[in-house]
Amino acid sequence: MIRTLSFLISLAGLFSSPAFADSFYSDDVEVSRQSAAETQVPLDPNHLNGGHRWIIQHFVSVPGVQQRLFDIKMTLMLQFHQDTGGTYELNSNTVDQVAQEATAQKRAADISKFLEKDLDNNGEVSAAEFEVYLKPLALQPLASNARVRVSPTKQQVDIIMAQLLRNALEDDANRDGVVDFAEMRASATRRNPQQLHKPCNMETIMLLDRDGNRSVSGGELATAIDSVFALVDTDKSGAVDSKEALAARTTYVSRSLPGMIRTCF
Ligand SMILES: [Ca+2]
Ligand SMILES: [Ca+2]
Ligand SMILES: [Ca+2]
Repeated sequence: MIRTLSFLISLAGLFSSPAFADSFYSDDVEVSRQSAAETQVPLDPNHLNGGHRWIIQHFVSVPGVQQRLFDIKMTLMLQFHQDTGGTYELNSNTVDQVAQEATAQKRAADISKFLEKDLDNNGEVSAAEFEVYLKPLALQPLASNARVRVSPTKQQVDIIMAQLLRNALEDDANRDGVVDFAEMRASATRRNPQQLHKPCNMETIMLLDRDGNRSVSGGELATAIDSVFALVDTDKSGAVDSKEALAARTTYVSRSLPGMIRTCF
């Protein structure tokens, strides 16, 4: 409840800033255009960073649909509010925390893949338990050519089973024929280094830190959205049409420009 209230207050704060209020509440394109011209920061198209490019993608992602500044800004600001835990402030701590959460979830999913094979519920998976799950795989028909599929012979099944079991027991570090819980955890940890689950979009948004305080505020994000929109809406109609979307995609998204930072989207 308190969180919802603070969200409404902070959103109201953002919307009441001149640029926000005009672009959000006025359907009068002329008013919106004048206001945007006063507050937006002109972007050098040759020196866009990944954060700008990330915003551009939202304006050009749905082919054939006119994208209005209001709609995209609303979507991005609401998402930003959610991602920053209602603080409208993105910093490296938030990014690290989200990375930790994502990594923990993947670890848990990997461990649960082991545990769902633990038929006797003793907290570890034996070779015999693995075999129950691997048998259907070993019995799958083999393709002798593109059209004909034949059942494997008993000898082939044995060979395939042995191979599948060897693979399954790769995580059996002490080679006792059982994957115990410590080995499950070690495997899940090895497969999910923190770096793998860094939230790409957040690291990208961090590039929009204009005042260099290593944090991106809601205001900084809103300003960047305005500036990007001004760049993409070339005929200043107040919306990005399909022609402008195609041009922006070709110019800013599809190919690398000098000074652009390569990001992970
Ligand atoms: Ca077991
Ligand atoms: Ca073991
Ligand atoms: Ca900042």
